[in-house]
Amino acid sequence: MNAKQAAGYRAAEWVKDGMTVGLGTGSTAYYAIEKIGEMVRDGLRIRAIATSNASEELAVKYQIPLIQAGEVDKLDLAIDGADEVDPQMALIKGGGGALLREKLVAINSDRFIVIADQGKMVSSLGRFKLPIELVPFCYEWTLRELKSRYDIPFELRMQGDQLYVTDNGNYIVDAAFGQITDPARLSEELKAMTGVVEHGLFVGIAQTVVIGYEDGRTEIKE
Ligand code: ABF
Repeated sequence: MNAKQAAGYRAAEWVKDGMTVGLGTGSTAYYAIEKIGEMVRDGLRIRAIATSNASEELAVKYQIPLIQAGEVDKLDLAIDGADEVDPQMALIKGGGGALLREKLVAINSDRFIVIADQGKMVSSLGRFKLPIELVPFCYEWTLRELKSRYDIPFELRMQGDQLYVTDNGNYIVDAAFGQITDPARLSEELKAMTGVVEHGLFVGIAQTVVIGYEDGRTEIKE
């Protein structure tokens, strides 16, 4: 069992009968969904909301019952990966392009569990480029405003020779901050910018981190 699988399988243990669960996106979340699928096959009764088309397809494959967000007031639990996790459990997410739905699911869950292999743990965020989701309308002007405020490299995310388009029809720019000393402040600054839909800083949202190790061990941080 590899580190991602160990973390994903361990997090699935929080899923109980009758829960409504948010299903994350990415290769670590893949294992959590796989394990939850096994539990559903063995009789577990849950309902789920997926954070991406890719995770939705996985849920259908594992016959995990899916609902629309509006059918419930909140989620009992959400399980999702991350690109970086700092000691205060602030995260960078969005490497997989699903950050907007991931954040909506995470903030509307009673418990948000992050699953990450040990390599994602960092002393401070920022080495991983921060994904920022932009509305397509005037995105060039929004990008110009970002560049005027932060003297760092910005790279529009591409898919082949076209701009990458999220499941929500938006674009993503990856920001090479290098080191983010005040994630909460940067999160507020970015959210205040017209044209920025959302960004990959998750500050004060995670309650639990499940760290997976290559020997199959897991460590829980709360
Ligand atoms: C997703 O999981 C994204 O937000 C994040 O980029 C990704 C981490 O990917 P992986 O688990 O494949 O390393 O939630």
